[in-house]
Amino acid sequence: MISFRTTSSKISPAAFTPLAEEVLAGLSACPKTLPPKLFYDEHGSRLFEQITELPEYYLTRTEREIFAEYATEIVSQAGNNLTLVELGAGSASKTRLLVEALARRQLRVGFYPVDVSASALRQAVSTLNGHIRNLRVHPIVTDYSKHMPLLSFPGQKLVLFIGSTIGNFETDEAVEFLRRVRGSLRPGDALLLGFDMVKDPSQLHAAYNDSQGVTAQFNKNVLARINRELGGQFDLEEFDHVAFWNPGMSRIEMHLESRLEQKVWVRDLGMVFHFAAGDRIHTENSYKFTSSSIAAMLSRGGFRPERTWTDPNQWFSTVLARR
Ligand code: AVJ
Repeated sequence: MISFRTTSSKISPAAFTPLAEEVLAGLSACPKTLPPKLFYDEHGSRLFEQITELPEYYLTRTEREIFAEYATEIVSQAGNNLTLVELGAGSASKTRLLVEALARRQLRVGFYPVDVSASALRQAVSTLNGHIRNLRVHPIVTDYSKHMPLLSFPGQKLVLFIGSTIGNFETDEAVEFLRRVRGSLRPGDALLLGFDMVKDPSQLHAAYNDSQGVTAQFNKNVLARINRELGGQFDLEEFDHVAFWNPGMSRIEMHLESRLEQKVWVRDLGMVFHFAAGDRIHTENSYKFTSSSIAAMLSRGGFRPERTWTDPNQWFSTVLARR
């Protein structure tokens, strides 16, 4: 568990990129962690798109079903003449159903997708722009977990935080995040949230341990990314993808487990990281919700749930909330 800095004096911590800072902090921590947002470089965003099409990964498909059935109801419940903002938009493939529903109800639709991944946003722009005549897409590349974009255009907005991305936050972080979103909303604005619900553990397990190994590749991509962008020397073969349901915490946990004792050099950090056999890097928590955990979290965040839509199996929930 010992990590040490080499004596190279050329590297000044002040000059570290945001990626280098996060990797340094995470791999120096005990136990080691890396935040899930680091999955989403161009390669990782593509792997995530592949995950959403896996037979075991019911989340995206189920949320899309809810939108396909209720998009018109959802946007009319939200208000009139809305501008759409999506936090963590990714490729915005499900959002299209909501955008189309809005475009049928109003003359013009402005859509502001916000994401850390520029490549995912390019995808979003190309799937939407040009296809819907009265739509204008204004992509914003930013890490919204650090900087909430100033959403100060006139008129009412509908802010989307869908896909159960909120499940990546610890409960206190989610509450803090909701309060910050609330601060950027005016009375009458609405927030639409997607929550993956607690369900049969074997179904949850399968969704994060797919038979084609795409989730394993997605998890390991964070190491591949450190190799590509920071001159890391991780051997992806020497780490196992580990994902399991933690019932006490109501979450799926993903880890990368070292198969053997090893030391890994990361050039741009000027650091060697030591792993004992079986040591893990905790890469993701994906919290699963119940209607009461959703209500409690929203109320702590300063929101009131106005209406909920779900699928026939109640695997996923779409909640419209107001400040
Ligand atoms: C995008 C956070 C909703 O937790 O299911 C998919 C990411 N991780 N497979 C999720 C993910 C592993 C996903 N979220």
